[in-house]
Amino acid sequence: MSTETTTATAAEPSATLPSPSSLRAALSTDGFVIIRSLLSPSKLASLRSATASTIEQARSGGWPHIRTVPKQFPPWPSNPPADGIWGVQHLLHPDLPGHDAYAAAYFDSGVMGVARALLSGDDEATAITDDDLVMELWNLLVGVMAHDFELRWHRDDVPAMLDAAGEAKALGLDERGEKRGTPAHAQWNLALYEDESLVVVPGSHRRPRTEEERAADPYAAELPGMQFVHLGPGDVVFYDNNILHRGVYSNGVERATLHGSVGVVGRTQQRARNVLQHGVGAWVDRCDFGGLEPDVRARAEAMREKLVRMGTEAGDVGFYSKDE
Ligand SMILES: O=C(O)CCC(=O)C(=O)O
Repeated sequence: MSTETTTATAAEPSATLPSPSSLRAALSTDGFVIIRSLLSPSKLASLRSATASTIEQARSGGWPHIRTVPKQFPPWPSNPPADGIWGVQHLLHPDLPGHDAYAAAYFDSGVMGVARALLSGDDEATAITDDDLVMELWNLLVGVMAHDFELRWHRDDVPAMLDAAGEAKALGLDERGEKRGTPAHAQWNLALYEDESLVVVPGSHRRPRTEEERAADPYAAELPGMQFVHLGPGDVVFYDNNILHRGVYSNGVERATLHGSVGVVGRTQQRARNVLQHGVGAWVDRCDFGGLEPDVRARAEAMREKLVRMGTEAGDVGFYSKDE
């Protein structure tokens, strides 16, 4: 299925979206699916205003939870280096000004509706409801203004050092090479401005790397079939975080793209480490969702509660090693 046939235009979150099964088919086939204009213009405006302040605060050292250049994976230092930052962490943190706007966007009914569709199976028994969702990560990816910066090709949960058999297993492929089961989480980028920093190799989430991909420079400018994901303001791309992908941040191009994930209760142990290694456990019990509409707030509180439970059960999870 080509991505063009699986994009949608929707003036408001409740407007026409692809059916849940076609969203799932696109994610399953291509490893990503783009939804155009999921965010309404008023929500977009409020988020642009919040992120402008947050980015200034983070770049000037006023917010310690940042992704620093040139480090790709956590843990990151808390002071912005001369080379700059490429992300701001913990948008739901109660001490971050603007957290109300970020919470409204994360728990937004349109966004969560797409997540539920993508996390559900094709039959009723595997349908996902709000009761199954677990709050995970909500961060901001920003432009690196002083110079070009690139992340290397990677899969979020599969270390590059694995051989083809290990890679197939980590990708959840069965002996016939088919991807089995329903996903444990959904991940998305929601662009507030034009953005084409994310580069993916469509379909690579359901196969080990080819010999050419294995042999390629980790920062290779070209890989066969690769595609820049072009997002306009308010567009969202949901993607399998084990698709072969990277980020390319061009000198001087500002970016404000919200980067989130949401999990499903009980689907995998590994999510605990992937989520908690980012340090969410230190503040999740203090989240303040008082500024949300009542129905969104109820969803938020329940999802937060499930993250707290996951953290309590997981104990000390450490960091996920991706051979950096
Ligand atoms: O910049 C992007 O959109 C990709 C970010 C990424 O690959 C990551 O956070 O692992």
